[in-house]
Amino acid sequence: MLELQTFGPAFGLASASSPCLKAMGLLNMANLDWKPDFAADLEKSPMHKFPVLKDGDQIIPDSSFIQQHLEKNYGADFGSWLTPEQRATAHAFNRMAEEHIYFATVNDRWNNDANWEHIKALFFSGAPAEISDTVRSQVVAGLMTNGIARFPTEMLVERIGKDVNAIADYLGDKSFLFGDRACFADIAVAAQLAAMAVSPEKSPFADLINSHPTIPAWIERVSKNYFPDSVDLAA
Ligand SMILES: N[C@@H](CCC(=O)N[C@@H](CS)C(=O)NCC(=O)O)C(=O)O
Repeated sequence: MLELQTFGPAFGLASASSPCLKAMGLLNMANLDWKPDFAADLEKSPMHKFPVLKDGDQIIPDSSFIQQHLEKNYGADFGSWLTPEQRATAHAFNRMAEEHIYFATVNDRWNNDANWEHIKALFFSGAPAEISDTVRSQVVAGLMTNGIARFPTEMLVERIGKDVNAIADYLGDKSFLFGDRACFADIAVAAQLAAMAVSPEKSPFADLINSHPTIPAWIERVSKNYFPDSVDLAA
């Protein structure tokens, strides 16, 4: 059976990590049998990141390469019905979520003192403070290099608000981004926004989503159809 090396459930989601949640959604959208592996060693993974898909003796890192693997090897259809213009738009939304909104969410979790207490309890329970503090400094240094951590919160909220508005404008009153059928971009973007929405402490980023008229219902629609229930997976 396919095995997904992944971070475990957190904050009511099946994974603390939005790329892992996306990979779970893709496996479910493809109707494949799979099981999570919460005990795999991150340091042994090819890119030192999760998710990683184990398919027999093949090891596939990165959610977009997992998507490609499922398309090529299992005939998974994540959007063959999209027009070239829609496909390009889906790709752009996917990248916006993963390369912009994602880092704002990581910043809101690791670089916000109130949320950090929850992250520390989740990932470093029982570990000495030097370890958690060192890892936190490394993550924040990466976010500074990325540039996202250099914005004052109000400016970052304004930037991310524009992304969320663009998603809401495109979604309109449709069930999914491109109509009645969900595609890979619904999975990728909803996973990202779900992660942002479940901020452990009150956050202006979570508020951006929860105050939006259509976005929460769309995240819930994608979640109910494709994301695993965290309780089942944790059992
Ligand atoms: N582009 C990758 C991103 C994967 C990623 O950033 N995973 C994070 C968790 S959200 C990770 O494993 N971080 C551990 C680390 O960097 O040490 C994907 O889509 O799979």
